[in-house]
Amino acid sequence: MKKKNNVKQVFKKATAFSLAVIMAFGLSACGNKSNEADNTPAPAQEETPVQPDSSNANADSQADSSSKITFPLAEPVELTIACADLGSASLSANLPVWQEIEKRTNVKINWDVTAAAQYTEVMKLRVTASGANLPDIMLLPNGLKLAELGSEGVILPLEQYIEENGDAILAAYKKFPRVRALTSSEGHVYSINSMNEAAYFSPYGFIIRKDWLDRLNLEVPTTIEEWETVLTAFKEQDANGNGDPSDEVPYSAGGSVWYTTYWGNAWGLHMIQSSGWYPDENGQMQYEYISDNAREWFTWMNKMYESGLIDPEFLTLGDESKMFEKVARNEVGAFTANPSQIPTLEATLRANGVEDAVLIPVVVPKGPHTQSTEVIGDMAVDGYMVTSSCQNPEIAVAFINYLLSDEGAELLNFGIEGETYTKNADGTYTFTDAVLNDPDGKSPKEVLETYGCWIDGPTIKLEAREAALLATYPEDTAQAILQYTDQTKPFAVPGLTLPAETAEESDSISGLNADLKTYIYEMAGRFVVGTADVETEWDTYVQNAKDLSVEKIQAVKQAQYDRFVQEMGDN
Ligand SMILES: [Ca+2]
Repeated sequence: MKKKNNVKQVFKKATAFSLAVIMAFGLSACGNKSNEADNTPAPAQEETPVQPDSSNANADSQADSSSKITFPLAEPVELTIACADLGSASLSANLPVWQEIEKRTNVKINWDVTAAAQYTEVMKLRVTASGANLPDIMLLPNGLKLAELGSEGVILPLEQYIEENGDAILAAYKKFPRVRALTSSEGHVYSINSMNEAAYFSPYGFIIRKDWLDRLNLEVPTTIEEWETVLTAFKEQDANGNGDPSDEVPYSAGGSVWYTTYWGNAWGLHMIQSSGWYPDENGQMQYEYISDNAREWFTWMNKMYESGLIDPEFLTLGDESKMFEKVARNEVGAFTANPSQIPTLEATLRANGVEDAVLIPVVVPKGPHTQSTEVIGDMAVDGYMVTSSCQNPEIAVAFINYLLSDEGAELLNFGIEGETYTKNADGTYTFTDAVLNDPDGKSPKEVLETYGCWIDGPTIKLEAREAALLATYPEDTAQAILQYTDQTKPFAVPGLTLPAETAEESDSISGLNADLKTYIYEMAGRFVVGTADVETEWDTYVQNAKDLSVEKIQAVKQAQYDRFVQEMGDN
């Protein structure tokens, strides 16, 4: 133990030293918000000589303390956790789930919470200005880099602690192998990130009016050709049954070109989460917006638009809510959205006198190149770190491990057994009326937060939770969503999540991505509505994109992706 204290001293020194350097070189950046994140890491290079000492000493200390921690601890230990607060209740208010967790672990949590909107700015300042007195555990503020905080000694490498007390963390990484690459740098694990099993539950996709299909004797479309047939029928016939055959919008989208890019899935494009940046089968990063497949896809979209199958207002609607208003007015046959919108939309349609309205989610169609659907957000990019201010890092990691265990995840997803949920014989969960029918009209999510459920914490957001929340849906809709989920899973492809750019990388492409995206979205809209011609203007478009530094951005994305693959391989 004595040795360990020495290690602490070394760490404190390293931290104090890095602080001094940051004070000298970095603070001038704080006045300039946009440069802050880019400038702060620069001093890391100045203190390179400190690194080997601190990391070796730390490894020794861990070898010294190879004890398996079991909960509840014999003696209480306090841990301070900094994170963005919950929306509906403050984690600092001794909420029931946390009373239970404290009872089961004998760990007393001192919450150091900040409103979500301010968390990044507040914590960035604290990390750079007071690095020696940080909370034990903290969520990485977006924009700061694990590798740099690690080499400055602000945060601890966790791999040894995980080896000793991280069985649930390791089991979770088996299920989510890609997330581990985001937490690692040069052989060290620096954070534990939340994982979202629920991303694969009822993902964003096409929703169609089943009652329109039935009225016109049509089947649910399963291919791009069948979609063309169905949308053409919606256009030409009186699909909404009001006697007017020409007041239907076959397909609408939320109000910017992004919403229509879901169709690109069928051409093997990844535009929903990955913005068209995706590695090919050889691991080479591509910019799909200028690919041959994109050209084919734009040509098809333009044909659909010219045929009157796509809402002529899709570029000018403004936002998704305007599209939902059209749906609620019984004008729209199909659209892209999250299926969680269905119950509200159906209720509004019924309130508007459309008694037989039925909306169902549709499995992504088989297209000319693929049948796949890009899934959004299966893991958090920023995770929970243990800082060098932590006196009990082995307990901090064991505690996070507890939050990821079946028991911890159950508490954080479902709350208190008997009060917020009951567990069924088949392993599924049922939320109680306290959650599903709050007398004050709170949503289930809001009620669960008032109990202290914290699914954005270092835990797994469970698919079983989403399934249990279907209890608030009409039975038919719930069944349709369960079926859609099962049928979609074989075609689900994760969106690209890359480890953070290095300071040098972000400097080299600063602002370029935004400029490129602006141009690409403008042209995507113009290709679809035909104010730019795919046939004659494609080469100019590709050249313009290249002039907007596609290759430079591509090189950075490739380097990020290579690091990702390497960290995957190392683990
Ligand atoms: Ca009509």
